[in-house]
Amino acid sequence: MRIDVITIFPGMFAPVLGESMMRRAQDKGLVEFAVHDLRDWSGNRHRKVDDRPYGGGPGMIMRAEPIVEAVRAVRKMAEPEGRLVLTSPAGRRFDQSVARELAAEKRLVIVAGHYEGVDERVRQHLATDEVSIGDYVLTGGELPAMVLVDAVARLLPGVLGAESGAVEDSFAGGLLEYPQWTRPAEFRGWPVPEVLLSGNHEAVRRWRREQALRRTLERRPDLLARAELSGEDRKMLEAPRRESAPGREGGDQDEPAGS
Ligand code: JDE
Repeated sequence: MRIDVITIFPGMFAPVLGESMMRRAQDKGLVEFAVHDLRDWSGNRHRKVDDRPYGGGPGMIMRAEPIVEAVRAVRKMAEPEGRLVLTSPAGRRFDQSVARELAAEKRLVIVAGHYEGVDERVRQHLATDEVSIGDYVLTGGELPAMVLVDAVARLLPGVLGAESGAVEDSFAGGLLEYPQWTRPAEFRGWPVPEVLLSGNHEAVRRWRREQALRRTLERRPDLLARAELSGEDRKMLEAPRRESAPGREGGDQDEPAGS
């Protein structure tokens, strides 16, 4: 997959794309990133890419012409043309299913939105997708573009290790993760649940499933409503809580405050 990003802050991307999983994905040849400075297509010697809104009002608007010229030039750099994604608070909410959809593409071109918005003609005539990463307003679309890139690239075959199938499956199932512990079995008097030390794989599987279900019910009932639940799942959710869920509500195993 090739991902092109068009931005007024190209320097923001190197520290993120140049490290960790994104670095390894590029080194393995699984994904190629190219970041482009929108100002190179400003068409004026001040490299100005914004202007005042028609009809008046506060703030500045991204001009259509630099974006159209940048997209045209960037598209010519590689095949296929690919979808054109605009990041903005007015877009379709980005989630794991959108990430999967975008990960199926061979090419993406992302325009990081800025100022109070972009000239509407960019939306009408150029963008195939407008994506929001959540209901808050950022100073620019660079962080949303990086969020998209990370969520999409990690889904490409070979980017993660052998565990990737399982990690993706757990969200594909539509539930939150069950809680996990690692050594030591007791730390500061805080124990790991017995069942996980029992070696009883079937008991562990059932306990984890129940934890994931209860946690999802409590924290994200919206996810639970869309999840695929088995008969066993429904029984677990209907059963009275046999044991308090891990967390702080038990309290009795903690040190008294201030000790
Ligand atoms: C992306 N979630 C938040 C911000 C904007 C007032 C109105 C709009 C058209 O492009 C943009 C892009 C951004 C930056 O992205 C986000 C975002 N998902 O904030 C505006 C700013 N102020 C417009």
